[in-house]
Amino acid sequence: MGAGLKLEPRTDVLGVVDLQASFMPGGELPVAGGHNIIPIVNGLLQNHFRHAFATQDWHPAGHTSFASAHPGRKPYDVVSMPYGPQILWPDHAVQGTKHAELHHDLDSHRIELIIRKGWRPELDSYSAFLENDGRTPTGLKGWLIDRGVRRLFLCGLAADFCVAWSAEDAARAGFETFVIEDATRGIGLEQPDGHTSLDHAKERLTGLGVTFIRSTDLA
Ligand code: VGL
Ligand code: ZN
Repeated sequence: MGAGLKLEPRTDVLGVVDLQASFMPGGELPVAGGHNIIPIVNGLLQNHFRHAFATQDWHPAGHTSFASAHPGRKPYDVVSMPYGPQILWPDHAVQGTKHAELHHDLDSHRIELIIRKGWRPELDSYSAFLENDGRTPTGLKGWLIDRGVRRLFLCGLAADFCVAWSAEDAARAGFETFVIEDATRGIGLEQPDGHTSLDHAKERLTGLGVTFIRSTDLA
């Protein structure tokens, strides 16, 4: 993508995914360098996008995605849930905790909607659109359609989980979808084939027509 991708302020929207201290160094599920994207995201909000929404991972204590809720299991084990395989995580983004708030350095002036997700005790939710059962909607799709949004630009944490799953569902919902790569960071879990969850996410998304850009590509 060359420099100068022209934005259409009325119908382009920035989605800021899970920009919470829980996913930054010092948090419960830290993504390496996660805090470094805050100034980039603020630049996008201040200089490029007129409309934006955010997501907020928002789990009740004892959430089913926490390894601590499964005796004998440890973080990053995979368990089988009624809705399919689920990676177990350290306890994170617990409702009402300091780390679960949207990061205080995030400039939230232009954030018009905050979608909280992962609040159903027995169901995890990575995507901004659908919970991990692949069919329970968060309501975001209706909001975007009602608002006449055509193109969705995603940034935030983590590139290979909540950003990737959101991008996938956005593309499947018919939005032209972009991931602003330098405004994300990934967890990068090792996969059985020697690749990481980040490699897999990028390959899957590219196959769905998602475009990867950098913030400097935006005019
Ligand atoms: C996330 C794992 C669990 C994310 C949230 O924000 O990418 N990943 N909960
Ligand atoms: Zn979570």
